[in-house]
Amino acid sequence: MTCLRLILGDQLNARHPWFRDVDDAIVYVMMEVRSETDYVRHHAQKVLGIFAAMRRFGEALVKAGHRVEYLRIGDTRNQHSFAANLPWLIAQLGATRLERMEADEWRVEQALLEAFEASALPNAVVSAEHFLLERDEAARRFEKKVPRMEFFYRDLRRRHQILLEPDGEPRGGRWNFDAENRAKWPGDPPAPAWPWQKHDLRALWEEIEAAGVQTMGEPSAEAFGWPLTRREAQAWLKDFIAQRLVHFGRFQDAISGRSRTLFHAGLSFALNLKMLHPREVIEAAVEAFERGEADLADTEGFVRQILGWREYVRGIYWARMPNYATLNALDAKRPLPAWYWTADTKMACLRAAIGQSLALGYAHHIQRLMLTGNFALLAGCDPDEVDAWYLGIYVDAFEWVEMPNTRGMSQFADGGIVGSKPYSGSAAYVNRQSDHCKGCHYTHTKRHGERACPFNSLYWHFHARHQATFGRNPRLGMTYRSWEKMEPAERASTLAQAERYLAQVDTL
Ligand code: FAD
Ligand code: DLZ
Repeated sequence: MTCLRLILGDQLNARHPWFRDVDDAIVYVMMEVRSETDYVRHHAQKVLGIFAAMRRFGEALVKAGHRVEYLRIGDTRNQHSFAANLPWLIAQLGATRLERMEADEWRVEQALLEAFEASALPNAVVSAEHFLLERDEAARRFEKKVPRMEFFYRDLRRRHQILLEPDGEPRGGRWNFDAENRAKWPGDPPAPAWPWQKHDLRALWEEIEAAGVQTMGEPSAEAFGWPLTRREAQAWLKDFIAQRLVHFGRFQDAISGRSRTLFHAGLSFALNLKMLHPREVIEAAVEAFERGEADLADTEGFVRQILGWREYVRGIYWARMPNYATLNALDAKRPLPAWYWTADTKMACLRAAIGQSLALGYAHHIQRLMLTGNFALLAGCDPDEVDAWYLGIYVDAFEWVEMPNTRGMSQFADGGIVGSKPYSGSAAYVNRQSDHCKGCHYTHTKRHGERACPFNSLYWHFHARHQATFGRNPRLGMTYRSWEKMEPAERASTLAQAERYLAQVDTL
């Protein structure tokens, strides 16, 4: 009797009950496969990071006494998909039973479901024991009606007893300190550097290249920065709690040319690969608050991202897939501008956000939402293209979290499931939250004319062309009232400017 247990690249949860006991009748199987490297063009650091973390995880299992079959990308036996490798692995290992953890991505879950069925062996699927709400419950809760994130979040705060008074009321008398989290960063307090590692992954990069995997962005293989083991991820968490949590909330929505990472945690890669559990991350923040090292607004702001948004988008994904991937409520069709792959644009804010994405495989939330996402929304870019770009470029991008954020929150392609209004902003927003406008080629105060910032005319063009959809949205009342108040000639010039920009969008 031999049981084959499959571990995917984003299932590196060393504390899963699977690994508690060593059993010679169990073989853990891990595979580096082209089906996963090629379903979208990934950032080089994403492929490097996942493979390097998988290899370390496999080696640690062997060290702990477990049996492991690890298929490398260059292995000549590799058939390059989970489904194609399983039959020969079953035969070679003499497997009589198959087990796996639930996959986080719909595409992979379907492929594994079919592959396990096809084997005709007894099999079992277990929870990855990572999220704070089990997948089926999340999907069930959101099946008919998706609640607003705020109510879902309060519910999870109560269920997990996080930041509550003994009587069940929220600490500080409020559930949400969002209103205090919108400051521009003046450069002070200084933003501490992230604790980047310096892994030499050049040999692995050569293997990936030799296998012909096509990537984007800089591999930085000679000094690879992201954490690759649970121990490194724990050290990164400790560093965040000690250095950045204290200002996390206040500058959460800030954007700056002087810091690519500000006071953000940088924990999404480690979390999404399951090297860290969300509960331990939340607990570390709450304990820092209890010790008086962070105030309530910063701590609650951080907890909300993980307990609230992260669990919420996963629930939406599993409740609404596969249909969610086809939604295009605003009928957006334009290709993404070419400079999304090069950062070669005269707009200083987008040049910085895309440039750092290509360099690091990382941009923080408000860059993703209000710069690259906002531009694609205003320009009417095809959500399939936008999704593919986000799914590829970020080291933390896995469809369950990427898609509701992109297609939903950022592009409003889901027609309002994630958000009750589109996240649109003009240059006034960018100037309020960032230091990019000063010194930019474009003028943030101009709607039209020479060097007028494209965010302005595109903002009004977007709202004008979607007036039938959003005109009665109470959250957009002010926007439409301002539009109506504008002189007709001003409106016409603004729309004409937007048309000109859209006609030459690749040159902006
Ligand atoms: P911090 O700002 O320090 O936040 C802490 C943690 O909270 C993050 O590590 C993350 O786990 C969680 N979190 C914060 N915001 C969100 C959110 N909106 N949804 C889910 N979790 C959240 N996040 C991903 O993990 N993968 C993605 O592919 C992804 N794609 C995105 C695409 C768009 C268009 C947008 C607007 C957001 C996307 N996000 C995604 C959410 C968020 O931008 C990242 O989680 C965050 O930038 C990761 O960096 P950090 O660890 O420094 O986050
Ligand atoms: C993203 C990714 C990549 C690039 N490569 C692999 C791989 O070779 N082997 C693997 O097991 N997983 C990989 N992954 C992560 C999977 O795509 C991920 O497990 C699914 O998207 C499920 O969330």
